[in-house]
Amino acid sequence: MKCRSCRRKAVTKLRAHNSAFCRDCFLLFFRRQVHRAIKSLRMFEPGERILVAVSGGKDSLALWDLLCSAGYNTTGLHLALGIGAYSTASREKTERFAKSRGLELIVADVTEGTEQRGVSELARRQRRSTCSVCGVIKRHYFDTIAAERGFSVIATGHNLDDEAARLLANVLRWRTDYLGKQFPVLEQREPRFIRKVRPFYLISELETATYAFLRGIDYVVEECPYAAGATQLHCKEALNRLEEAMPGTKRAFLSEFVARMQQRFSGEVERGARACQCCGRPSYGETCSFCRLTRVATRS
Ligand code: Q46
Ligand code: ZN
Repeated sequence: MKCRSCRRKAVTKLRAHNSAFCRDCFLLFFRRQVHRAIKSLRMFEPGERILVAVSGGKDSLALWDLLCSAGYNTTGLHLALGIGAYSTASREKTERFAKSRGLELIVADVTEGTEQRGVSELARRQRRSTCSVCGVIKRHYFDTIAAERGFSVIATGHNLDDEAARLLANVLRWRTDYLGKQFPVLEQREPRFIRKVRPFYLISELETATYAFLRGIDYVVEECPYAAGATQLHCKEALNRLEEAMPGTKRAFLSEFVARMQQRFSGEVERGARACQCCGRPSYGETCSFCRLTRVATRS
């Protein structure tokens, strides 16, 4: 197997791109794809202060590595979610990564604001799924910390496999409001919202894992214990089967949605956020979902 670009021995084969690459050409190909996404969707400009959400997994650490080595002004944000050994390992890997590269990292312990209760305990008290509660908490911390510290943009490591699975899950139930919000750049619709961007939205999990491996990034290999129960995992498996038979399917599914279909649903998104009575962050009701959640959940 030879590299498509330089004809040296290839180290990775990408069926979706009908290509194989040696180490250097893969890294170049990978970075080019990401820079193209950043530029074409105007995710951010050089010099802008970017808050990178880092879980300690391969995608977020690969994203941070790529952005800082390209000279972007980045700070990492890690949320300690209180999910037992998984959270401990994730925090360790993230801190080690930041230290080894001399990068600025903010660590926020979410259990501090919730009387030492982790996301699973909060979810149990609310009789909701752990992932939905976790999502509310993460959004709140990302937005609050970014706003307080003057960041204009938050970048996350969601990859093509995540985004295509989310799209399939939303399409299967025709959740048109969610489809209206599924875009790799969520602009600041209201003055207090922070722009959210997903520079890896067209990069597959295989590619981010290859990048992380070739760059020597030490990441948490174990998945969050709650990931297995998530609906998205079934959609990922279904898409993997389709991808196996028809390479390039995931990418076409998502990129065509983003380029041609998403705008059709953008009118479905709720508008008119106001300030939450409790925390002041944008909310569509009197109190935001985070404050409702923590108020109920911390009652003993
Ligand atoms: S961390 Fe949180 Fe994920 Fe774990 S509880 Fe679910 S949402 S799976 S990305
Ligand atoms: Zn609030």
